Amino acid sequence: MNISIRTGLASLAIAATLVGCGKKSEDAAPAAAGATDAAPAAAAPAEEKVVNVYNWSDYVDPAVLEQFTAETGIKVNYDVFDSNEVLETKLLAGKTGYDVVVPSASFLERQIKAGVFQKLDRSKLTNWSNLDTEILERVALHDPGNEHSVNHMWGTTGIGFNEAKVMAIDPNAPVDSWSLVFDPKHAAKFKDCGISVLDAPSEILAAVLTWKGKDPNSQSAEDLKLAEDVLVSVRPYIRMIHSSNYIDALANGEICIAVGWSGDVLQARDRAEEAGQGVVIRYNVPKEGTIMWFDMYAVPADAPHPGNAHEFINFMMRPEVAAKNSNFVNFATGNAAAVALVDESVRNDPGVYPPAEIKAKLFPDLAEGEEFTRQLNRTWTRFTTGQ
Ligand code: SPD
Repeated sequence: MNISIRTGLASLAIAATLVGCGKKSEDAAPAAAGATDAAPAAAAPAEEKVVNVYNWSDYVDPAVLEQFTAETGIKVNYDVFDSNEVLETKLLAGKTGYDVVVPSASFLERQIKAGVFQKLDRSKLTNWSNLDTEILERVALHDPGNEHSVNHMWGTTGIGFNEAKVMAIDPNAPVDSWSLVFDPKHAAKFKDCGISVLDAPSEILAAVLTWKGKDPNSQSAEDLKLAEDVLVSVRPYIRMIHSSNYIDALANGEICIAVGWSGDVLQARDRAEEAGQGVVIRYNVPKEGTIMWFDMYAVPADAPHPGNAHEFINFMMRPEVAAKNSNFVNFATGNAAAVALVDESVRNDPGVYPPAEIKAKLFPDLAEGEEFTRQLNRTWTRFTTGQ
């Protein structure tokens, strides 16, 4: 049996001779009290032993997927994306064929309203009590009652930078501020060593508005215009607008500044360290503040294998599995029982788990309305194409 990981660019097949070993999952729901050996009156038809998962790139330890197949005999078809917009377009069109998808909570919120997801069957999520109640509460803002989703990882959007390169150009560079990328006076200095920003319109808008002292979740046309003016002013100095390539580009020195996601920048840091060329990458949450986001497992209403989807999500909710993922990707887990099992170097990294004074500067990323999203997309196209 194969676990296949597919990206838009490459295909990676991880051989795993696992199916049919007949091992029972540790997470199987306990038999009901008084259960007998008699066959249930109306047994649900058995599902094909497959689960189709669509997750962010660089977001899981592949060993965990192999372990899931080894224990359950369920083959994992694992596709990846790097943009909420791409995932949303597929979900709204329907019939994705996916059983488990991982939108960010602000996108999940409007997808729930559009009827894209089924309610989760808690009786199948026997590991629910491991979840972090603070994260559950924060996510309930988007998914009332936590009925449709389970947190995979959470994090922040901030600034990654190559310390030596940035300091060589400007020892006083404001590496703790959005000014570094949004003030043309600063950004211009780093044009040649390379600046990259996420291809994530709503997040970059929130960052610009925060920097300008505005409500980061504003949906006013005036604030959008203000943000566009800022973006246009620094566009000549931005080399890359992408949401996954910056990890390697930062690690190998192709760029020296990236607006990126916490764990991704820390993966770049680790890759640079492993390469042994003395490249030091750092991650800062800008002093003006930033969003705290949550990426959520959810099951599309038309998922072909909803039972397997629940089994997969429940497996990911085991403390040791969530900790393994967190160690591999450097993002914070929403699984409270896992935190003690996360490597100390990850658990104590302020880039992964921000200390209280930084956490106080984090704000939620709220869902945008339909009309504002259209305007934002037009702004974004003008920014990315430089027109
Ligand atoms: N490489 C995994 C990156 C996951 C980032 N998700 C962030 C979404 C923020 N809204």
